[in-house]
Amino acid sequence: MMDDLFGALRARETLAQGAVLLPGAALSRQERLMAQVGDIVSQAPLRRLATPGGRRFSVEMTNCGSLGWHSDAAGYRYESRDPLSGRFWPALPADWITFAQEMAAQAGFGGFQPQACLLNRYAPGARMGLHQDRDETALNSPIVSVSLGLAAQFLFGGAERTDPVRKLRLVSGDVVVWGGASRLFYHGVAPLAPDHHPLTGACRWNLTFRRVSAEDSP
Ligand code: MD6
Ligand code: FE
Repeated sequence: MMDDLFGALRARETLAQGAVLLPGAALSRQERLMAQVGDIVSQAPLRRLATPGGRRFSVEMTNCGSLGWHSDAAGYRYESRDPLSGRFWPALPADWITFAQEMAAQAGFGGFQPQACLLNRYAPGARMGLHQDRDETALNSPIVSVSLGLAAQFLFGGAERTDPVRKLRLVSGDVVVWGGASRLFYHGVAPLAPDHHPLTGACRWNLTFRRVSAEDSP
């Protein structure tokens, strides 16, 4: 509650070169975003993917857009169809594209054309180990990340896995945009603490908008 009331009052913060936190930037549209998340999940159900090494992610994932992120024994990659159903992923809602473009522009990245949105759901205890987002060839495009529901400790490191990690509390409605010099910085999410949020109940959602292919494709 207090997070919601004061979220929009926290100041924009530069985390690293090319990485900016826009506190509360999605607050006014978070109810609509979650309703749309429900639509997407009804078409492409959440699943716990396996890493190439055979471990299961604790986070549940799905996608929308012309491409979706997938992982199994064959590796990390983007797929144009949901491997579970063989169907194309649900479309990126038009207002999601516009919103992601606005957020990217506010962070200094004009002309962002997202192709994929990865939807992550964290139940209590779910976490995301330190990683780089490097399955996209469009490394000149930023990633736009929207947090919804329960707050999480976001871990923001540097170019090397062993670089010091900064802990950042992300609350519902927060948007992080990063690209440029920090596009390949290591990051992760600490295990989610059990709590309740009026928007999402017992969980946290994170939406990440990505441009995958560098070519001039739509
Ligand atoms: C999360 N986010 O916030 C996980 N990756 O749940 C990410 O892994 C992430 O927020 C690339 C860019 C922004 C992100
Ligand atoms: Fe990531």
